[in-house]
Amino acid sequence: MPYNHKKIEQKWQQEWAKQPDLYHAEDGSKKPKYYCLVEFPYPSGDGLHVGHVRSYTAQDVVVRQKRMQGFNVLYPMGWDAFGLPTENFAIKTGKHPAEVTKDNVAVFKKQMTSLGISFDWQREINTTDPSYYKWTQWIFLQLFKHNLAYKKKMPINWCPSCKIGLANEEVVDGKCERCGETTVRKDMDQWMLKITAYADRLIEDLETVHYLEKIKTQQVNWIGRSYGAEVDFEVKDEGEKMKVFTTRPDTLFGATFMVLSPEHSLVNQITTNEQEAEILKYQEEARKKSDLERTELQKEKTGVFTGAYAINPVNGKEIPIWIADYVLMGYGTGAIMAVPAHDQRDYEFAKKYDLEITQVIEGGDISEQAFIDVENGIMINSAQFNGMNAKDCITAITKWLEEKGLGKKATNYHLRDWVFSRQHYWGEPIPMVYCESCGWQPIDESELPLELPKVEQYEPTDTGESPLAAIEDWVKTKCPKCGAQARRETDTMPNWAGSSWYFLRYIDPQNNKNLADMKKLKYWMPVDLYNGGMEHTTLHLLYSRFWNKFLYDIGAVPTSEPYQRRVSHGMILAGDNQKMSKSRGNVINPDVIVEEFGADALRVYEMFMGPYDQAAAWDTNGLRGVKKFLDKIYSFDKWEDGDSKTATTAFHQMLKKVSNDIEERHFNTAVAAMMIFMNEISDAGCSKEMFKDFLCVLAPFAPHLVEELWSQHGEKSSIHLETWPKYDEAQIQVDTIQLVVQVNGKVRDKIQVEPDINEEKAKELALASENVQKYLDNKEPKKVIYVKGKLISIVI
Ligand code: ANZ
Ligand code: ZN
Repeated sequence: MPYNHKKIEQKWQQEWAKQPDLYHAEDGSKKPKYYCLVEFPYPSGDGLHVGHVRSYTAQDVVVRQKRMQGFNVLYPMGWDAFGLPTENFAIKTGKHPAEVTKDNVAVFKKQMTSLGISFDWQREINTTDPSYYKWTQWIFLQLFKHNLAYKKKMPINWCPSCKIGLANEEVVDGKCERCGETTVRKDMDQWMLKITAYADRLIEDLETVHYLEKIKTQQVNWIGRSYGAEVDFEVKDEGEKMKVFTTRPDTLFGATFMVLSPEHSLVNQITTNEQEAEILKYQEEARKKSDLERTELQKEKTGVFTGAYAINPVNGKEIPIWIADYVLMGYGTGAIMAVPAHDQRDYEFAKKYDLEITQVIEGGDISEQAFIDVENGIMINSAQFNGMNAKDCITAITKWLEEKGLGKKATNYHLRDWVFSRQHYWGEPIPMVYCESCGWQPIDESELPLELPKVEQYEPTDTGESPLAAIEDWVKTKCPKCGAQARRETDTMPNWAGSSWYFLRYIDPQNNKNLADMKKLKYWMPVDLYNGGMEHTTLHLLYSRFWNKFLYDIGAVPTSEPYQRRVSHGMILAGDNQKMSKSRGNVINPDVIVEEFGADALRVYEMFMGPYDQAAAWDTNGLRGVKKFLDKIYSFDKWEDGDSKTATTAFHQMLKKVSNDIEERHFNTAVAAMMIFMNEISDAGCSKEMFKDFLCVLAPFAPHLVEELWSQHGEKSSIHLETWPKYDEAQIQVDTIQLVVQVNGKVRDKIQVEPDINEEKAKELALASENVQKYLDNKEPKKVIYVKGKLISIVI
């Protein structure tokens, strides 16, 4: 009999709402603390996705178990509410983004409540709330005061459709991540944050935290630290030096030409008259391409000779200087020494333009194979370094360069400083003022928050400036330093800003003296468990680690790392194994599921649908199966006065499995174990005491159903205040287990054996079975397979 999920779930949600302290995290309690963070959503107009439900539920299971185990749990929720879709909606409808946000937040919150997620709503935050972004602005001011925020004119990725400057990481395959338009490069004055100053610590401190290995690797690769040398090449007849960065100083004798990035400042100076026209044309073309297009390995290499020559410092050889777009201005020194014998790109370039190729490391022919084996290669054609191992030669040549004053050891990072300006309305105003005589000045901290002014129109201006630029009386202000007429910054912050420190604000969301009180921070930090998407590994996760480290350095927070442990969820795909999307029409709406099957069924199903860290496809039949399982629990009535050995063993086995599985985040097998237990007691029956203990185990997964049954058993206070039951190892030990014996795939016997029987003994017993003997008919079996604790399969 299906139970009335709607009635039960509504009833208990109302009851819980009357007990606001049920899930409240207590500051400074004597209990051990557990801070569980799940990435807060952007409250879009679409409402919750079943993917949100998966991660909120999984963490809800974890924290509900923790509370029952005696922890003081902090499991908060809030809104990462600045962002383009809201602004675009405002542009279309004229409705203020703050109002759009408010409506969307109300929908999200209602949905979360309808799912029975145990968030501590007393700590709700919203990044667009001035009392919140006051502190985002405050952090910016501190960064500025510590020389970690600076303005710089630099080519940015410009989306002609969104009219917005994009960070490199927001450009996917040369296209705007939001609208798909091809981006172009445009010079703009941008606020930059010097995340590169933290590059080493962002790598090294990964050793102090417990992140999934793939997350650590992705961060390390993104930062992309490489060790090598900077080498100076003299430009012939120019009296100029050309500095290059190389990770392979050992190949210096093989440098047969040089390549400058088309934007390099030396280009115009050294280009000869004959080459000038062609160089200018090439520079113009390169300007239109994104970094990604320029560095694609498959792309055919192109370039132009400048007419100038450089002198290779190791052998005095004159080598031609070219420009080519595969050399980027933003990396190293924007110039390279090309070693075509040992670098793939240089090789292709040399082949195309018929440039000299000199092999300097032994490794067979100068074929593509030669690029590979350099680790163990032996130096040739390299004067005094001949015969040396290439690896040792890196050290030797670097030392030689340093002695001669021709170069030095150098480290480079692929990580770039963070472009922190957006030309948009719906973001935190950057609290800076420009004065003709004093330059950029921070506004006084007492003026924070610097609130967004009301505007008539939300579109960016045609110049690419934000709509704030059009509000003269807001823009016009006094210089904080000299009092003269000055202008406010009209750029706003990117939507990564608010999420870079939100985990701190949950700890003390109402504080208006500090971003959070230090005593409270000391109690709660670091976050014990942080769940989020793999797509945030290189951006949000690095940005927030950077901000936290900076705040730690200025004494504003107590720990250098914000998150002790980072885990990730797998995506929920549609039934057709495709990504759910409106355009495909395959989106499952959680509201519809809650209505038809109930929140508990949805929760348990999403925990059961597959390993949590892997993608899983939606299957409504699976959901139906889960609902039946819950119905069976609801209508269970095979009560016994005492418990049989079978029921007792089954209970403790289940309890042990679920306890450990939640710890190890194997939510799907935890649900399976509870299903097995229900089957056992459906046969064997069980006592009310044991059943109530079972409800406690199920409580983190299906909080409404268990609360209802708990009260039906006469309990007056919430089951969610109960203690997690303890399993008894002695009860788990069973005297015998049953092994199924199959012959050619058909069950022919069942044998009782000791639980720890070994493979040899199991096979022996199976083959000795009378039934099996009949089928064997005195012949040797072809194959005997033993599935531990379950099955012996005989093939004849
Ligand atoms: C000579 C050489 C010989 C190189 C060789 C490699 C192999 P990572 O490891 O990513 O740091 N390079 C340096 N600056 C560059 C730029 N702005 N644009 C494009 N390429 C650049 O790469 C460092 C290597 O990439 C450097 O070492 C340089 O080529 C190239 F057998 O120098 B190498
Ligand atoms: Zn001034």
